[in-house]
Amino acid sequence: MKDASPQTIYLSDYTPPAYLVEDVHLTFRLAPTATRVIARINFRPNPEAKSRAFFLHGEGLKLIWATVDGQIVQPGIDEDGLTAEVPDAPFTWEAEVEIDPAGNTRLEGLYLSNGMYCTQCEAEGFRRITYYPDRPDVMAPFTVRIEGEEPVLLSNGNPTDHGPGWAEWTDPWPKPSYLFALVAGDLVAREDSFTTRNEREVALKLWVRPGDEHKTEWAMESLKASMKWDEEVYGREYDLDIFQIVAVSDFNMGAMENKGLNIFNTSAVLASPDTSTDANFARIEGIVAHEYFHNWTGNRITCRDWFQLSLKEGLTVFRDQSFSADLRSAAVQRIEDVMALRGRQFREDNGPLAHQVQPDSFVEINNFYTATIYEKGAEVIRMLHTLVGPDDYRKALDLYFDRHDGEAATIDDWLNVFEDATGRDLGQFKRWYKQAGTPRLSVEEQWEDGTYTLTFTQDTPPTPGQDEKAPLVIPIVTGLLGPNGDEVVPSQVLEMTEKTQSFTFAGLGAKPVPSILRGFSAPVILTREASPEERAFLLANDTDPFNRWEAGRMLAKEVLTAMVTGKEPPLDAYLGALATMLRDDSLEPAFRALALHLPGEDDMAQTLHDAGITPDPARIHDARETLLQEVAEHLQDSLPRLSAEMVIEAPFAPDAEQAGKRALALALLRLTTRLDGGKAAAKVYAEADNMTLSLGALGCLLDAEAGEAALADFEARWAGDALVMDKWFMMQVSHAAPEKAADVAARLAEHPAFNMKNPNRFRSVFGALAMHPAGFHHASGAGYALMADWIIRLDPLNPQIAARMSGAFETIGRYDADRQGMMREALERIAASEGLSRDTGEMVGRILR
Ligand code: 0A1
Ligand code: ZN
Repeated sequence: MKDASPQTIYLSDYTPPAYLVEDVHLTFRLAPTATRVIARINFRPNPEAKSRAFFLHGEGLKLIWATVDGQIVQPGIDEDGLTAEVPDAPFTWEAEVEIDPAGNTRLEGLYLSNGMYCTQCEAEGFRRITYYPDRPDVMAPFTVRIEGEEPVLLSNGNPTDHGPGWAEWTDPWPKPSYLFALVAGDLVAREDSFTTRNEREVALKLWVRPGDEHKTEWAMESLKASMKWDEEVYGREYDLDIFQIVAVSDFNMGAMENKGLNIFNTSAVLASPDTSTDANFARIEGIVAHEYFHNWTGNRITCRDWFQLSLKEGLTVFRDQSFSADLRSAAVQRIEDVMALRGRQFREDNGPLAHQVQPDSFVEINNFYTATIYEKGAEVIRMLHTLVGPDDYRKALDLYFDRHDGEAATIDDWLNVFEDATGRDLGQFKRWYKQAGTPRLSVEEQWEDGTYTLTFTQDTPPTPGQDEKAPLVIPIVTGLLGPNGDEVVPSQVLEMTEKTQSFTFAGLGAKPVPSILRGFSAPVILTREASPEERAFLLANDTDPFNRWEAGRMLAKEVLTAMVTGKEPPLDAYLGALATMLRDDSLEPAFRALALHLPGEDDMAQTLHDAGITPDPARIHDARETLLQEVAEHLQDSLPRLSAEMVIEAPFAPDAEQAGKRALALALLRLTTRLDGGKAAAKVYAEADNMTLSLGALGCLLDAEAGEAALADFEARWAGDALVMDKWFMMQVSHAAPEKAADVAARLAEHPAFNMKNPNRFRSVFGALAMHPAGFHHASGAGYALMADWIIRLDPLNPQIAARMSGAFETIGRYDADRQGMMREALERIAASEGLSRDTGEMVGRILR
């Protein structure tokens, strides 16, 4: 049985393809349960190949017939694909297969979503459409003919011909099969256009279901901004006559960069003020940019194999983060990116699922679309940018595009480009790709005769399969502040390469206060003993906004740690600093909102675990509640005035400035709710004319256990809007009291509008439970048991999402023996379930190992 003994794929086993593809012609005869796909593919032997064995991937296909150069052949077929006798010379392969889009609940390959045909081919979905060398180093131009009764028939590239019931598309740019896309359905488009810097006119179309047209403006504006930014910042111009985006309700991930025809989860593209929060707007802007930027970093230059995934994903995340930083507040963007990195990637890197940015092996590639590949991959590129500087970075990128355009490249190619463009040796830097785990960076200071010395030590803890770690190159951006708060030594990059290394600063008049790792210049955990007064000083004076925020964050963590462990918390220093910061009008509201945001419960659990303390999720929850109450009481007198200052008179706009004000208004409302039991929140809910305030106020009411009426009102109002109903499901779980969270999730899963086949809906209940630490880890074990039940139910339908959800258990190593026992039991139950997928099997196996 295939899934019982899944095969491991190794980077070291890479061999070039035996045959290359000249061109591909596909004909689709669409029918819900019996679509026919006829392929005509011209192959030629690859001169670089080591073997002439002809193998085509194929899964779940019914072969009707196949020919080689027009002669019928009978290929040898197994569950992975087929083999056939072919000439040692160019030849034409033709085949017809039948597939069942309606029965495709995995949402990989061709499937139906709300009656609309769509595809998802990354990473290995194309092999569920036709027999093909489904690997990214086989690139070819595609011509696609679609026959179907749907009014809109789309594929990659430019439209070349159409008639009643059919359309033909041609994509001249050679591409790997994972970038193939097809869409057919009853759709309407928002149309626009973009003129490139070389005056080429590109038609832009954003396709949605009728009724969603009013939610398309924001994504279209974001697309045009992305196209412009990529020309200005990276010198990259779009390369087809048309660029299309389609919104799809059932989609496993956020979106997909198919050449010329991006397919988006509705949640990542549709937005309107009354249905979308400011966070939704910002996320959509970032994802639209991300997918568009892939046109060059991913599509024109793709990956040789899936071990190079971060080559496109790390770089494209770095690009979308830079774009958002340019369009919005760079400081706020950086803080949010680091919060996400710590919340997801550090968590992954410190548990059983830790892996390298360039892994050596995998069982199921879908399990490697991770925070490490994406977000740590982006941090690695950010470090390169810091080390070589912006001018050399641009030089290296120009060389990258020149040298590798049209190729399937590797991470080594990428580093070679930087070496050649800058003359730097990146041998040691490469360890960032090959060494898993989050480095710990400790620092000691010395002060003598006007000379200040910082001595750093780096240490990366062992990760699964990697016990020994070598020192990394760490760019530590550092500045020094004088006692009066002036910057006496401006920011500079300290380039650490040794395990222990000192940096000295001479000629100082007084002992400075160091501001280390400014802008979070490396993805490390910095530990530095400092007094609460010094942290408060940095929160008040640091010129680096990230470190300013970080100082407050560290202080908050120290307060919470002391509260959890029964020590005296440095409460006065924290509350005093917070109050001063909050009243500082020179700070943008978004920044103040972030500074007011206490470290999350999961973050605290990891912090305690790192400090050698076994975290108790219930105590962390209680400590956080207590501290929030303290903050509310301390700020009591300022809350009304500050809240009044955050009221926006202008009409709603989803821009960063208004969003920042709403974020601060809601942070203040959450504190106010602790003092008035929800009176102010009820008023905000009743008067809100946008989803940010509605949902924020609803959350306050739920926390105050005064949310029943608002919940019913919300449901009645939004029952017809799936994306808003996702929020309704999610809010109830994430705001449930810890002892009730599992029950609430179980009850919601019985709701008539719950649909486990829709990934957004499944995540809105079970993803929310996984992200509610005190609920998921409740001592009863109910959270673990429920999660296991539903992973087992989902796995046969959608293994990719089931596997992803099992990551909820990746923190098993942090907890006490009782919890570990219950988590293990849940995992073993999943592992033992009949016919478990390769996807979930790999994840659970790695966690249990
Ligand atoms: N490449 C896309 C994300 C993506 C990855 C895998 C998928 O299915 C397994 C789907 C989408 C991106 O980075 O946006
Ligand atoms: Zn991507």
